[in-house]
Amino acid sequence: RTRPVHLAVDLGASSGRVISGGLEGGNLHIEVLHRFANDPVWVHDSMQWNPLGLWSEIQAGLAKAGNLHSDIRSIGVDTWGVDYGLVNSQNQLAGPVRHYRDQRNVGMIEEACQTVSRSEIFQATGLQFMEINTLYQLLAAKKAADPALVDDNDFLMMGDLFHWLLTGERGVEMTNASTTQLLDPRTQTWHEGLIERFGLPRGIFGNLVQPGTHLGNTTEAVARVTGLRDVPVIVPATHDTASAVIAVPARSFAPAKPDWCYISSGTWSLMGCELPRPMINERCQELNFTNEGGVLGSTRLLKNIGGMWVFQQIRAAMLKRGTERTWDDMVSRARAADPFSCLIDPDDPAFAAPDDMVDAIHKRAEDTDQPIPHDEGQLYRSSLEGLALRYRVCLGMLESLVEQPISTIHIVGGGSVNALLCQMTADACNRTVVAGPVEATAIGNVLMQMIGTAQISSIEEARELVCRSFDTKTYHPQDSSAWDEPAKRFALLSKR
Ligand code: LFR
Repeated sequence: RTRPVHLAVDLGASSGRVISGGLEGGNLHIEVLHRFANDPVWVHDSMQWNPLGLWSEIQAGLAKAGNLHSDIRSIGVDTWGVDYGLVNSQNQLAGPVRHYRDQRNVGMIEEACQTVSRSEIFQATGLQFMEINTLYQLLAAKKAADPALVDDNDFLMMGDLFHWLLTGERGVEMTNASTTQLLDPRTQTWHEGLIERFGLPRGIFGNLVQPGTHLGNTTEAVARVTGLRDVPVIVPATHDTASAVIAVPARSFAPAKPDWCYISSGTWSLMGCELPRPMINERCQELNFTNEGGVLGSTRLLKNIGGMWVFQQIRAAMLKRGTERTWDDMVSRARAADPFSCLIDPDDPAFAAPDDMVDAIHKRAEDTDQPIPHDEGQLYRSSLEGLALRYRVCLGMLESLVEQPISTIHIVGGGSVNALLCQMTADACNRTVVAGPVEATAIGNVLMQMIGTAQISSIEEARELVCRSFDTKTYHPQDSSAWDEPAKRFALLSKR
């Protein structure tokens, strides 16, 4: 194939993929070329990434792309936020790469706040407090005297780490760096004061690069393995959520008065507005919203919600019991179950990383005096309803923050194809839901590469391209009042 394409490597919690994207007849066309597992690996009692295994899969995918396409314009990698690796002066990984669900972070927010107060940290970074944030991971590493945490090494986030493997160049991409809780969102530079007060080695924090930057070209070593010689790496928004937000089919970019919000729906649900600048005030801190860096100077004001995680983990727990279900099967069982029986808060800490999600739900139901969902369909239904109820709460918070009514909810990512959840969201929130595109992250990754190579000139133009190239489905609220009573019960469950 001779048409020009860009390659997006997207490393998600359910899988990693190498995807090609480019224009075909004026529309954006994307295609998954290679798919591989991206499961955490346990080494004794630590939960880790498998960077070298992923690296060989990425190269296998690039080689496939090279066999199919003769005009590959650029490559870019995105993945989830907060995780990092350290690279040494020998041009090697300096140590293992931890997964954010690793237990070492537990309790680290409280410890950090003994050094710098909660409100000072928020004022400095505008970030929500989550134990998984890089700041707490680094403090846990420091506490454990991690030998890799020294000035001579370089800190890279996971997208950066694969860009370094591809090009030999080290640069920390801004949207992902904004999830560390060590970045000043006003200037989009490292927060020197915080780094110093926490006693972190300043030398590890190197150059920040903006999405769209040409970082370097594939090395000779990469060319030998993949056949891709001297292909530019154009840094996308390496934070998957930032990439997904680029691909929201909205008609505006970072409006001062937003009338739409997004839910980037995958293992997590990230719900928020795209704003022209950070919103750092007491109300925002109190509601624990975050100001993550968006592309071209925008801010992603959002909240992390426990997402499809509970639903996915019920499936894993059922598998352990010998029952394997497809996603469609799970959704039909949920559809058939009774509504509003046992309510589940997806952000309940009890569901963050339990050994067995079904046991955890049963226990929580008992502790909160609710009917225990013994029926399988009930479990699925409860987890989806809980998510829609949480969206309703967050929508209220968002509207109070932006002081604007929000009329449309855009759902992008994996959850956008779950028709039951989309309708529940429209009903629970009493708003119009526009669902799709499902591949928003990969599309956003490709779009940023197209901006970086001057094929598209703005986010508005990128979004127009999304609107014409990908189908969306609209859900109107049908039975909104049925959600009022469960919402009251839910409010008593979740104190956040
Ligand atoms: C989504 C995501 C979220 C981030 C979480 C952990 O995949 O990137 O935005 O808060 O994963 O990194």
